[in-house]
Amino acid sequence: MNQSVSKCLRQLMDENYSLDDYKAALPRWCVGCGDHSVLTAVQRLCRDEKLPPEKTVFVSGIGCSSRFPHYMRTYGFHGLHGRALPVAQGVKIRRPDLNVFVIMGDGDCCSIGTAHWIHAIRYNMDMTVLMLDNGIYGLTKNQASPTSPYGLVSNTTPEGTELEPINPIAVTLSVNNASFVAQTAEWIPDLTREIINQGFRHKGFSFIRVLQRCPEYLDNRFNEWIRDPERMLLLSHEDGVQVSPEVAQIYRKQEQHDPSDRQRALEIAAIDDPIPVGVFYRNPELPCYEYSAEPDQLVSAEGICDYLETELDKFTINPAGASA
Ligand SMILES: Cc1ncc(C[n+]2csc(CCOP(=O)(O)OP(=O)(O)O)c2C)c(N)n1
Ligand code: SF4
Repeated sequence: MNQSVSKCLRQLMDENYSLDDYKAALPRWCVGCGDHSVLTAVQRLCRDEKLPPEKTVFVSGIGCSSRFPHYMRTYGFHGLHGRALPVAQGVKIRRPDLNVFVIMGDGDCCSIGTAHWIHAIRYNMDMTVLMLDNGIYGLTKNQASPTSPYGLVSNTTPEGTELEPINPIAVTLSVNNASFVAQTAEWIPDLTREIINQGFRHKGFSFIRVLQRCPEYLDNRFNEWIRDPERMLLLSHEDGVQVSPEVAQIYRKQEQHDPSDRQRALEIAAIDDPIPVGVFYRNPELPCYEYSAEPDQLVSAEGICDYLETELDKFTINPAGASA
């Protein structure tokens, strides 16, 4: 084959991806689990943004949702419960050129991983963080989580939970350096895709809480809101989320919310019925930790060679020194 034709073909293949290029193992989540819908949204984002699989990495903790990296044909790290964020930060600081995604459950993020969550917001490293919030521990079969609704009967709370749930959006907004905070619901796929897209394009730590159904252990959790779109509050703004006319027609309860208004974002975060969805807050001006640090010599192949040369030079025998 003519060399320039094969070069063109290679370029075409490199630059165009199909959904299949991002699909790996068949998901083992339950039928009706909301995680399926999030996976589809993310695979579409990867295709639409033409993300090279070899330049993309998914990091997770432990949980049903944390099986996510197995289902993406990219790099992945299925790590320790609650520790997805420090692993992702390690990846990003060493390889700022990679697209880093983090998948956590509500137990992963708001329970065992809380300290990492708070500090990761402060560091504002450029990554897209999806917290798949089903309000329960799914993988370990039905224990209450910090986002479980008040009074929930579970294996660990046979008399019902006695604590009000934590508000992950309000917590994130309250930490210094919060730079992108959004909420979506997996049963509105168009909105979810658009919000994940916006989070991905944002330069900084994009925290997206995805309300997610767990039909196995917390069936009915969101049924009232799914049946009645008037009980969802769509945050719209020219700088916020842009939904299709079809979605806007179904979700007619809307508020014009400027995502640069952090004070109003905090007020909206306090509303739990109707459930607000959209971009709460965005500040593109905040510096990202990995880019403000010294450029890392070990990122490029040349840098690695130079580093090894310098290190090996330390062990060379200096004849002048030997005779002295
Ligand atoms: C250090 C540690 N503590 C506890 C566990 C047990 N464990 C595994 S997953 C999980 C909770 C999963 O719930 P969540 O993070 O909400 O994810 P989901 O399964 O609902 O997607 C727990 C407690 C563990 N694997 N490691
Ligand atoms: S237990 Fe719940 S969260 Fe886990 S796969 Fe099944 S439906 Fe999804």
